[in-house]
Amino acid sequence: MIIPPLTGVLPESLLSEFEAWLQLEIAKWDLHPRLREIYNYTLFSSGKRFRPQLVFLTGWYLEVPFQKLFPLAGAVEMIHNYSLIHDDLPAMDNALERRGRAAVHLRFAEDLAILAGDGLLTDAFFLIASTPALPGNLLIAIAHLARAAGGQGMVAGQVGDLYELIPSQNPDEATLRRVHRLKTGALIEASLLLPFWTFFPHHPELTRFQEYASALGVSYQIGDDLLDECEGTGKDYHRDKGKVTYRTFLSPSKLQEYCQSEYRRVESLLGSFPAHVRKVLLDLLRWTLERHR
Ligand code: GRG
Repeated sequence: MIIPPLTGVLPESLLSEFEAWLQLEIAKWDLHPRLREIYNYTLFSSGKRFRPQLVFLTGWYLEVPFQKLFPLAGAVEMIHNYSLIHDDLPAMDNALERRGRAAVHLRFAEDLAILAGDGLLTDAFFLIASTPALPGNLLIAIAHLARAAGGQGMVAGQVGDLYELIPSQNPDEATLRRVHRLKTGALIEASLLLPFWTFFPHHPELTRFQEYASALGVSYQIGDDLLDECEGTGKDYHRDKGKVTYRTFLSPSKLQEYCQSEYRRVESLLGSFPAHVRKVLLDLLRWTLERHR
């Protein structure tokens, strides 16, 4: 389903067209049958397709036909799914459920969950290589995506989450922000920026979009921390108990204040954008912060 802030922007049929395309692409690959089963289990479940929708949103802004964006959108969704499978492993979050169903290591096996994650990450780059774009631009886009996903991005954030965001390390708010910006924010930022890097790497609004993307990444994590306090979200309720989150530092009213000031900051950042674009970007930011309600 198209998320509410993007309903007037992205066509209703877009996600089903994208999913049908991704399914066909993957069907062409000579995957091991055990991996194919896991790819289908994880990629075609009830995920929101948040990151693909960010790719499409920027594509809408840049007026790139959606079809041309499918490999980019597929790549970020595959990297996201790999990260969830690995995050759920006993050595990491030891989660039982994901999206209301058994986590991959429980439904299949732990070794296969590790290997399926490895496969999804690598195959994401196989997929993105098929994007119809200038090879030089695509190379730039691939380098940016690799940096966002790897040891300078999401993987670094996960290491920080495991070894820094624990009560015994007594992390401060700056550490929390840095770790979350890497763990959750880096892939969200990359999803929004991929169409720029791939099709318009010298676009004059790239820097401003980058600042917006960074704010959106942080707000998505804040929204996720708040969701954790609610039941019926499909993930293990209160899994974050005992972990350091934004709620560790800020009371609900302080967090509310923080979100409002962040919203105002982004509102002025986007001042020079056309009104209809500014509205969509601000609606999206608000949705990420308020989706727990
Ligand atoms: C294992 C290298 C590695 C990284 C894991 C993303 C991540 C890093 C861990 C997930 C932990 C988590 C719950 C983070 C909060 C934000 C987040 C990524 C939520 C899940 O993403 P959604 O809401 O999920 O897009 P769906 O199921 O809709 O795809």
